Amino acid sequence: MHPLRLFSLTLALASTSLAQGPNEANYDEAKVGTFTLPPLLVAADGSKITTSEQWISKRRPEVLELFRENVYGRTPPMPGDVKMEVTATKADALGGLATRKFVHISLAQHPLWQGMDVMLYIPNGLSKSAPVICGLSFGGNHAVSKEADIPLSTRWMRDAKDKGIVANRATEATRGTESSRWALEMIMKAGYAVATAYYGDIEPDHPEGWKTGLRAALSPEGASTQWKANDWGAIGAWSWGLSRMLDYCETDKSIDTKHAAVIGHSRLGKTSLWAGAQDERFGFVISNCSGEGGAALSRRNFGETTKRITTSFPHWFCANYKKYADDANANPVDQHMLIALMAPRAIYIASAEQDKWADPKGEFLSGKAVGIVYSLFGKTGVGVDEWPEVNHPVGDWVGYHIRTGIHDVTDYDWEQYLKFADRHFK
Ligand code: GTR
Repeated sequence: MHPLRLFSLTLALASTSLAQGPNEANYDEAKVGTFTLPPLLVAADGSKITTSEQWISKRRPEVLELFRENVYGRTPPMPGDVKMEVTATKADALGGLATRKFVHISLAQHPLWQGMDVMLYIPNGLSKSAPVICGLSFGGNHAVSKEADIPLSTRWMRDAKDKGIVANRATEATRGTESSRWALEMIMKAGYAVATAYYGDIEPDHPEGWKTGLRAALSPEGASTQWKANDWGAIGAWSWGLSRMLDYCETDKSIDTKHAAVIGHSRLGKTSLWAGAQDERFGFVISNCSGEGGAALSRRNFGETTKRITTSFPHWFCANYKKYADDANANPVDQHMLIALMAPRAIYIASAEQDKWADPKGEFLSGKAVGIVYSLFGKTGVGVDEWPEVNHPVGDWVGYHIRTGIHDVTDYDWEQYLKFADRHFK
């Protein structure tokens, strides 16, 4: 070939891959195009699902299996005895509003895992045990609350700008930095307990993080594990941690685990959804701005895409997920099927107006799509056909709102979650 032709061919290829590159996001509703979602109420053998019993015994297990195989990977069986040790209790935390406990959770047979430090706030003065809301934090227990006597996390910390493998350590300057996302006073006054832990205790959030986290400790090959394409990723490990927090709560008489919720924001919202899908003890599941790989439909080309997320954050998912990077339509699941796994329990999906990257409308459409599953149980889902206006929460068993503002968790979000929890838990 003439060298000039080769040169222009290379240029043309380079510009195509740029145009379709993982950094290109569509924000134009006119360019979303049409797409067909995989059916919720047709089983793999082609039969129609028409009753709640068929959903529970036949379709739900199939859908859960599809998510294990294609998106989040398979969670291994319980790895032996879980050690749960209450390491400190303070009766007058948050100015007397709550009792604060620290609980160290570790695995007797897997000492390589350093374990996780759960921080619990239980409202004082209740006449009965408190329903609980479990959720992981991005910055450690000392970031969730401003209280000066919370030990600083000693674990790996990402830097504030999400710059990958930065082995920062927490400093006093990070105390309370996440407190605006945890309306502790409001939650205590509403009569709910909070159980939280640092997600980095379970697995540091970077592609090599598993080597010093739970996943390597559980694998016989440790840090030299060759993962299979359907083995679990970081989201799987983080959700596992949420279930262990609930295990502890089940042993604590001041907590009512018949009424347990799980919450997460962003990547941790993807995590709370996967935890809720696998662990049906969570009666209420909250997804706050979870976006791609969370509540948002992947087939809807708006904001973050499968390609982008599997390029930037391959370690969150199982390796199979990458197969759908160039064609979300080839994926046997879309995220409405993840939401459907919560039925008939309560689920709330929240979006933010400026969080276009997470595709707020795609998050709503997932929630709307599962109405047919809830109706098998005689329940109503979001109960509306149109994407609601900003700051107009909707929904009966599937709550939804889009609020003004950015990708974040705010008091407004918590007000809606607590109202929704009151409605279904009290
Ligand atoms: C972004 C990622 C999103 C979301 C977010 C977060 O960079 O693309 O999917 O998870 O991070 O967790 O803050």
